[in-house]
Amino acid sequence: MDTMTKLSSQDLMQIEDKHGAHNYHPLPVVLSKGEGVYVWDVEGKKYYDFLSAYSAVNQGHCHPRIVGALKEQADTLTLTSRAFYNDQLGIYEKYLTEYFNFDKVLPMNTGAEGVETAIKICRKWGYEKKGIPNGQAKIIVCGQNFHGRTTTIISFSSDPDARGNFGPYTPGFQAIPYNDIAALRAELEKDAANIAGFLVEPIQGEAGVFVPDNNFIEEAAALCKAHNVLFIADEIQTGIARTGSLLAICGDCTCGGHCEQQATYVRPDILILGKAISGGVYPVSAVLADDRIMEVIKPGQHGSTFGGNPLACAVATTALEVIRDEKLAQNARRLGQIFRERMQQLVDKSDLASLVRGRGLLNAVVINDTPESKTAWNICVQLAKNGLLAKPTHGNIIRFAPPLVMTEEQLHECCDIIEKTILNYSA
Ligand code: IF1
Repeated sequence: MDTMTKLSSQDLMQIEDKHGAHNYHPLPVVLSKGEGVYVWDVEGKKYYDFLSAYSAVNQGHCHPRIVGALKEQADTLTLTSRAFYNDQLGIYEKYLTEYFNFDKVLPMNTGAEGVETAIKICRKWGYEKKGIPNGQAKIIVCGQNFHGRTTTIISFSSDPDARGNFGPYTPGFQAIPYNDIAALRAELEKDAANIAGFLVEPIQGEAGVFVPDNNFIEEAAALCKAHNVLFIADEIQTGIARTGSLLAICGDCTCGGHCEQQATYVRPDILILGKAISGGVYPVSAVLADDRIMEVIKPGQHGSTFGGNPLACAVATTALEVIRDEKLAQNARRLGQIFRERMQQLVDKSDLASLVRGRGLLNAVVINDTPESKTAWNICVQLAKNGLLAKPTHGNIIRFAPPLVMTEEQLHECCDIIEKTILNYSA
């Protein structure tokens, strides 16, 4: 290939199409640069990013402090495996556990690995601490969940695409409808002795940014406690300031970590983090729990070549410092309110937009058409032409999740683009 000829977006999409597995259907945009709330395509067109790599880039693209930490650590030591100690891991573990107020962390890489890790810890706790008979442990999950792509995780998915023809499936999971406290209570009362945990997203992202009733999470946590069942929060997408507080389960607290209110927030028994814990610079995930739970894992029983590597530790520490120093939870909360107000005005005057919902800067606009229609997709293509990138989910829902470093002025410009695009849209 002539390396002097610059490849166009069209060329690059064709190369991917030919050589890459077709497990995605991306918007036809090829990005080559990112900075803060902006990304640029190969032709130099600039866009506002309203996906933030599915909420991994909360701190903004290529944040100089995070990239600086990456570069410095990359020049020094990248990977030792856990066969030896490294000088970054302990410091990171101390920082992270103090930041989130847990005794211990088990470091992994991807979100799915974090969820797998939580499931393994939960089952083992069920047998060794709760006394569940061998092989009988059950974990309650929610309908329309999204927790990742491994064989065990898709075993309890209700999405036919995520699940179909990947069996046989891992047993031991029982689904209840999301946001249905009565269903959770019934399930717990039916078989509490064999139930080890309840795994839940505090806001369901993939399901279309579905925010549960105010008391669902609190009541679910209380029910779990009453039945000696571990309450497991998957905050991979909702965590790290995205929803206007450090974690979605922190509710009204905007401290961004380290405040007195932490004692009163709904504290999960197991907390799973991923995505923005690294600012989208490197795959980092983490499972947090107190000693009474984490102590069931002994040497040789779980691990990962890359989990807890020095590069990940340096990056994640800095990414979390940025969240706190730049007050990103507070910013997400403030801008989120403005965004939903602006979108509500749009819903009021457009037949095409029927609903806006969300919390902080994790929001969705429901498009007034069937999930099978191409309307939301076509609107996203038009939004891209107008300089804003967003992606539909479940056919007729558009998720809007910009980096949290956005300014109010930029947000208004973005709302203008969305408004103009939807008001001018014709099929
Ligand atoms: C893809 C969605 C977002 C997650 C929660 C665990 C994971 C995820 C709550 C697994 C990952 C991603 C993965 C991405 C699409 C995406 C997604 F649309 F599917 F729901 F973000 F909105 N728990 N979510 O949201 O983390 O292993 O990917 O690091 O393409 O599959 P991972």
